[in-house]
Formats: sequence, structure tokens, C-alpha cells
Amino acid sequence: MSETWWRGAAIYQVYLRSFADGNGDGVGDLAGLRARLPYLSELGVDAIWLNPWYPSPMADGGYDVADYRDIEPLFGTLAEAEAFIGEAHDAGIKTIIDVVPNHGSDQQEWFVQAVSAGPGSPERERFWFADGRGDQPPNDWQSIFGGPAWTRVPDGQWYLHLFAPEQPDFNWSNPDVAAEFHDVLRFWFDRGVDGIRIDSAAVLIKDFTSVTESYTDHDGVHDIYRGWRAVADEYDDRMLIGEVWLPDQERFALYLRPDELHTAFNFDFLSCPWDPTALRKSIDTTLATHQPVNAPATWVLSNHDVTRPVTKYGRADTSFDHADRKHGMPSDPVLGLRRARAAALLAMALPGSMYIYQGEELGLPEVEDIPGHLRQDPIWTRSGHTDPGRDGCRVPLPWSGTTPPFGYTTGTPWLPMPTDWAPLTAESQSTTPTSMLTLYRQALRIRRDLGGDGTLTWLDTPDSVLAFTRDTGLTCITNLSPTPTPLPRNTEILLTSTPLASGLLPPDTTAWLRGS
Ligand code: TEU
Repeated sequence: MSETWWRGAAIYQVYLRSFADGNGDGVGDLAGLRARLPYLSELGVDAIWLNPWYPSPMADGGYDVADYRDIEPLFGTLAEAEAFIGEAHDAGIKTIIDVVPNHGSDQQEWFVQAVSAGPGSPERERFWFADGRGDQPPNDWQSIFGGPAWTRVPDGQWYLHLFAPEQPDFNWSNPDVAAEFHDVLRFWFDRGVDGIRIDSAAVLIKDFTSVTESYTDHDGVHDIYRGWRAVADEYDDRMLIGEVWLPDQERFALYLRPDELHTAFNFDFLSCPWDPTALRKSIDTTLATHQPVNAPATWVLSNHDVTRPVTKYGRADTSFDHADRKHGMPSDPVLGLRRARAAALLAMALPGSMYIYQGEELGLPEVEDIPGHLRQDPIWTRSGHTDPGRDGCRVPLPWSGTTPPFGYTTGTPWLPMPTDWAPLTAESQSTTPTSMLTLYRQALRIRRDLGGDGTLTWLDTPDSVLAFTRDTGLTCITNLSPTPTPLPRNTEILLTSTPLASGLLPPDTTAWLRGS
């Protein structure tokens, strides 16, 4: 692949602890992943993004990193990680890892040193320690996971954590912090990693002059990523993708500069309801944002933080919002799957790169009935059990067989698996021509030739039908109207998300066509 391999890539997100367990302890690991590389090759993806794989107390699924230069023992060893990177390369698959710069674990060496070094020490300057207001925290900022954003240490000072108390925020105005992360990037680039996903990328700079939370998108954050880009540019072919949640697309585009991030996740599209006007607007805005800065758009239908598409699209309200997960809102599984299939073909046809979260290709639903005492997400606890959190999209993958744990482990899975997932296993779907897995395999194969980065031209259709032609020759039509719609004449049908009905494109269906 060229030095711009990431521009049009199909990238598969592996949530390692739920992918495949190789040693029977109920937690997915590198051994399990390495054994399933042929599955990912056959699926047809160009790269894998792995969620954090570092040693971690797992207060937030590994986003509480205790050592940025090693591998969590539950997942394996550094030697196994290096072997994995090599085997993936042999299979033509790139590796993107997750780096978490906003915060570390409270067990990470620097934080342990800071707590014992005491107030006023240089060790404390690497974090945000402050005196309280009497018995009250330094200010009233709230954590993203709920509750105060400050926690007290035994000597009486408080430290800031935008997420869980086990995730103390680094002080990015301290030069030690930038130097440390440059070194971490080099550590992994030296080991063959092809890309870095930057966690919570927009929140690194804090403004404590504000009484309300003020940490999103301060200008100083760009200096940080200019430094990171300079490190990435010391190597060939490496990319940086930011997790940049920003409603303002002009501000978002500022992260995508020749001396900054190569690309960033498109959360506008991910949050978009299944509605033709909203989808078209999101696509147009995305392309208008990315084209002037020559960055490829990214298309994302799900990840480890959001409701599974099959469940989301089966609800009366098909938008996604972190603040309201709509847990328990009735969802029609048949309609949801039908729309998730149509959405997948739409997303994979658009110009840019495509991210696929593990299990999306199996059409897994959100698991909403996990008993409270088995839930692991800190959001569940921090919200006082009012928000079920994100465990429902992190349930382990069903691989084979007819009963839990469906070949995922020989032990007990770290989250319970639904008993009715036999039809959803990879084994069962790989021999079913109408399955979601077959659709993803077929689509990714066609996408290799006719998809990827480039341009689109909208076709003249009714508002409720989205139709465009790609520079590659692919035509994509999605019918979001309640009635069947005709296809253009003189075209070859390559793939449809639902069979045609009397030659017409049924509602909630996408077709891929070629020719005119
Ligand atoms: O998420 C950052 C983030 O702010 C949201 O996606 C967050 O999970 C959501 O608003 C909660 O409702 C990243 C990771 O993707 C997430 O898994 C981590 O928990 C978080 O950072 C902290 O590292």
C-alpha cells in the first residue's frame, strides 16, 4: 500500500478483552486475536485498531493505563504483541494502537510518586493537584462519568479527573508530560505500529478560570499534536487518528492539518438518525469539512462507547446521544438489522476510510439485560445505577457452537453472553449467504476495487432517496422512503442489503450498482 494507506482503508476495531480468549480465563487476549487473524483476512480489512492493551487495573476497560510501554498480563506479553504486529503485516494488515494522553491510571508510577511526594513537589506538577475550599473540592467541575471531577488524597489536596477517580488527568503545561508521550510514541513506532488512535484528544488543556467545566478544544491542544506529528513524521507511513468529539465542524477541521492529525473520527455521522435529510446533511458537511484540508473523511457506525446499530436503528428515535443512551427504549430487531445492513453499504460506499467495530459485521444487538451486579462500566456505578453504561456493546463475540460462551472462551466470559446468539456466531453466518457477515465480506471485497477515498456526485432523486456516483464508478442508492423506488436503467447490480422486490429497491435498503 502507498504511504497514504489510511486514506481509504477499512479499519476493524478490536476490543481485545471481548474478541477471543486464548487461555480460558474468560478475558480476550493476544493469543485469541492471533488465532483469529485468518478471520480478519477473510473479512477483508486493511488495518486493525486495538483499544488500550497496556497494563491496567481495568477501572475503565484499560483506559486507565498503568504502564504505557508494556502489555496487560491478562492480554499477553510484549513479545506476543510484537509477534502479532509482524503476523498482521504478513497478512497485509496494519496495526493502530490506542494512546491515552489525557489521563493515566492512579496506579501508574508517576501518580504513585506524586501522591507520596506531597504538596508543592515537582511530581505533583505532572498532574492537577490543588487545595480545596475547606472540605469542598477546588471547584465544582463534574466528571464526564458523573460525580465530582476531584478526588482527595490523604494529605488533604485534591486531584482532577475528567473521567473516573482512577484516571488522574495529566498536566500538559508541564514539559515532562509532552516529552514522556513523545517517547511512548517512539517506543511503539519502533515496534512496527502503523498508527495511533488518540483518546479524548480535544480535552487535554484545562482553563481553571472558568467556574463551569472548561477543557474542550482549547487552542493550546494543537501545539501538542504538532509535536506528535513531528514524531510520527520521523517514521514512514505512520498515521494519527484523533478521537475529537466536537459539534463545530470548523473547529474539528483545525485538527486535520498537514502538520497535525492525519484524520479523526466522524461522530457527526455516527450520531445521525436514520433520516434522509439528516444523513445527506451530515455527509455533505463531512465532505465540505475534509476536502479543503485534504484529509480523508472517516465513516463510523459504532464503537465500544455507543449503542449497537441494530438496536439503535430499530428504535423510534434512531439518533445517538451520549447523554441519553435510550436504554430500554423498545427496538424492532428485524427493522434494526435491515437498516443496519443498509447503513453499512451506505457508509462503505462513501469517500474516505471506514471503521468497523467488532461484532458490527455479525449484526450483534446491544445487550440490555446484563444484571447490575455483573456490569463493569464505571458509568454504571458513577451514575448511581441510573445509566447502564457501555457494557451492552462490549459483550464477547460469539464464534461457534450453539450455547454460551459460543467458542469465545473455554472458561466463563467476563460479561455474560445471551443464550440466543447461536444464529449470530461467525461460524453459522459464514455459511449463510444472507447473513450480515456475508454482506460485510462481499461489500469489503467490492470496496477494495470501487471504494476508498475520492469524490462523489449526488444523483437527482427524490429527497427520501440518497443516490450518488463515486469517482471509482460505483453507484450507491439508499431508499429511506416508505415505498419501493426504481433503480437507474442500464446498471449492473453488484450488491443489495435486502433483495429487490419486483425489480424495485425496497424501503430501508441500499444497492450498489455499476455502469450507467
Ligand atoms: O471516550 C471519550 C469520551 O468522552 C466519550 O466517548 C465517553 O466514553 C462518553 O462520553 C461516555 O458517555 C474515550 C474512550 O473511547 C472511552 O472508552 C473511555 O472511557 C474514555 O475516553 C476515557 O478514557
